[in-house]
Amino acid sequence: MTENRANSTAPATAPQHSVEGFVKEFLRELHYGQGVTLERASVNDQYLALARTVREYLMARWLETVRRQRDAQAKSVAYLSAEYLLGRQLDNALLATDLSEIVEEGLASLGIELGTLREQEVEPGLGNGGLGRLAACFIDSLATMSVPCIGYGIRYEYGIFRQTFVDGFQVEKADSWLTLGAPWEFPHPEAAVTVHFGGSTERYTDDDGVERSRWVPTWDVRGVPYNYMVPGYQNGRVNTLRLWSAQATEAFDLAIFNSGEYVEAVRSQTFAENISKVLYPEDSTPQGKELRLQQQYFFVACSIRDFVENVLPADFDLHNLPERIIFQLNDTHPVIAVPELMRILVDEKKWDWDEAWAVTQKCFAYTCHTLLPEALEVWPVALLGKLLPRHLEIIYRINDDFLAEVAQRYPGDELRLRRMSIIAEHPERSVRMAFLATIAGSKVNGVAELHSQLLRDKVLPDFSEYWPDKFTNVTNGVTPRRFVRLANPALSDLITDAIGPGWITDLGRLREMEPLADDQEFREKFRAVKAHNKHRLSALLQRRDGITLPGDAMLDVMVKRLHEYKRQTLKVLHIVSLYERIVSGELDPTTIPPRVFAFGAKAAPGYKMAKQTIALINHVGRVVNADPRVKGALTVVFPPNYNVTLAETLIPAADLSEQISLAGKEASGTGNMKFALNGALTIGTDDGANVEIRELVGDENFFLFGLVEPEVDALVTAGYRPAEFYEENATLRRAIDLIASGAFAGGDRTVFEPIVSNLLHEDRFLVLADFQAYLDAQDRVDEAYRDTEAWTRSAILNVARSGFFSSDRAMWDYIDRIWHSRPVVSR
Ligand code: AZC
Repeated sequence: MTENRANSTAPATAPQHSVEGFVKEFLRELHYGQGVTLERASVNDQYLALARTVREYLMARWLETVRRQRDAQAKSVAYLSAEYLLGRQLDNALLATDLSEIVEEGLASLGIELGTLREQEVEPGLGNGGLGRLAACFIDSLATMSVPCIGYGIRYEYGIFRQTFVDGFQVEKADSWLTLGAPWEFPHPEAAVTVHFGGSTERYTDDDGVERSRWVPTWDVRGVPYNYMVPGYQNGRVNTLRLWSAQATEAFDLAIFNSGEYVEAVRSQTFAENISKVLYPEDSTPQGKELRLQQQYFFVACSIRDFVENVLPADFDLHNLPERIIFQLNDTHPVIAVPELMRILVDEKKWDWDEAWAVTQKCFAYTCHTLLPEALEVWPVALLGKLLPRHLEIIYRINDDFLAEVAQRYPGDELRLRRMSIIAEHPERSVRMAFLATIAGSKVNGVAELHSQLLRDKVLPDFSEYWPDKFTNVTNGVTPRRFVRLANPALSDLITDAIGPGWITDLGRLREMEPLADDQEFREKFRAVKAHNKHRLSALLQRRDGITLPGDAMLDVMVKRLHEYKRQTLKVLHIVSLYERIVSGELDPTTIPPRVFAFGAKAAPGYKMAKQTIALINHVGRVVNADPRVKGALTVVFPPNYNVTLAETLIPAADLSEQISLAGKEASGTGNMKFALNGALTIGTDDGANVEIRELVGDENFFLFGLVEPEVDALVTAGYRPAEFYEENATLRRAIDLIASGAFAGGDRTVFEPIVSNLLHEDRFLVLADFQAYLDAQDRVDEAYRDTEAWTRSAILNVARSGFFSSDRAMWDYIDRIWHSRPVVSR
């Protein structure tokens, strides 16, 4: 027995790190894993065998990481996130294991092209946008920094929908990412945990004569963990991402089977499995749907149970929990974890309330990702009480205790109590999840300097007054492995030739490139990289969508979720205005640098205005691209289904990055960082992390425009009337009139009427107020672009000065300011 156990902890040995070693292993996987011969293997067979082979190279490291972590008893980060927008796995695994060349050569010797197999992978789109991609960057960084971390989330059977266009309108298709096999996951049905729902609570007296509450639930589901490797960059470490899949429990099934209700039994199974069926395709707006709350509770209940019972040693004293774990709450989606931990400690472990609360408060920290008040999640008390009655009781108790404290500090301040209560009374009684997270969390952070400041001053002012030290900032970051090294091999080689490879794990070192901005030869090489990346994009778009890009043009890119606050409409107005001015003879198209306007954006399926905007972009594109009068000068492209994979080719090709949200609305943005790091210049407002990008790269290398947040505030308070801007600005008027005329809808004035009337009468995000400033900034862009050498210099400086935006740095900030965890290998 003992011997067995000793054997079982011995790390597996990886296959040989050589072409022969790889080929042998690959063929073995093909034959014994896929059950096919090389001659008969389909591309999918080959891809699956390749993925499994690469996985084997990581396996020994993974097992070793788990073992070391157990032995070290170090503090871990449990990142709780309803979304992980991972992107393709193969290349990242090849990079982590330094196998790319070996694999390329090995496959070639078998007549297989690595590129073909790469394309076979369907990316796991288990997230909507920024928040989900951030989670993926963070776990990559933690693995690379050798910090113990488990990512917890949901294994959605269907991720974010696949976007198609029909007559320019978005049509959603199911994302069946699992259909062709899922070689990167390791299911562990034997480690399933049961999660309860519904029912009621009851009071009872325990054996020690203490009066207690307990939950009497009515139904349950089983959570099956699926493990994924999170390899660090060539450092021998592999962390774990554990995603939960919902299954019907046997007890539930059997009862019905026994009563002969076969169809009912299968139906109940479907009901249970619905929980992890599909990702809510909503971005920055909460859904308030029961299934969504089920998802949230499902995955955090599984995760806490897993950590307490499986990750910690069996005899672990939970009083020491804060020394072993910090649960980082990625927005409010996992906040129901707070009452769940309280329930475990108080109801199951029979602790005193105060004792449990003291421990709980130390185990959580909360990151807020928004500024839009309507995006803060609330759950109707009626719904929460129906699904999780005991949790509701616990939330009430937390609230009562908290408000009693506040009342002591501010005697007689009734209004303040009402403002700070976790329970909102209007428009319906509901639980404000951000308040619960703030009260329970040891720290609360925003995701960029400006955002954190506005979070303190505008979103949670009473709380930041109450606990000034609880609030902090950690500016977002992106992983340089995926978004520079993998996405932009040509630039990576250029950088590495210039300053060595250290930047890949220490991105601040990009600074060493700064002097090269003044080196003519280097600038030429830098331009060659951009040109190469544009060719690569052009080939991809041709293959993928049949889109042809014109040869030599400035590539102006706006990619992000479609949201009114992000103001894709402002971009469209710019294009329409240029078009109108050229067609009307006011502007000579040969006097402006040719531009390609590229869009990528998904709209939430129920978000009408966003879907209209997509149609408008497509329709404007159709007219502009077909008009000989602007040919060569203006081109609009909108490849469907923008995702991580497309971003990896699109961003490195860009010259201009559009970050034009209304000041005070975009929490941070992370696309903005990816563009700067890949040598695009930004045209942007004073919003989110744009502020920090501009500070770092320098005003002269950034095109700033638009109202600043206090001006926005003042204008709205004074009573904003968009029609006035329309009346007073002829250029703007002509652009809007052209849209209103039906010119982009085959003469039909009704199609885009809602957009026009919204702009003229409501314009919540001040598009018209910022229009002229935006056009002026675009003129500055044109002028700057004409000076090729100066532009290249700015682009190089953007790269050299953006090292701060590495997610490695962001993780160090979390460690310093929030987690206080000690990495296994120190800084
Ligand atoms: C996003 C913010 O809108 C974006 O500004 C930020 O960069 C990103 O989070 C990461 O912090 N928020 C979301 O994506 N929110 C949701 C609910 O999807």
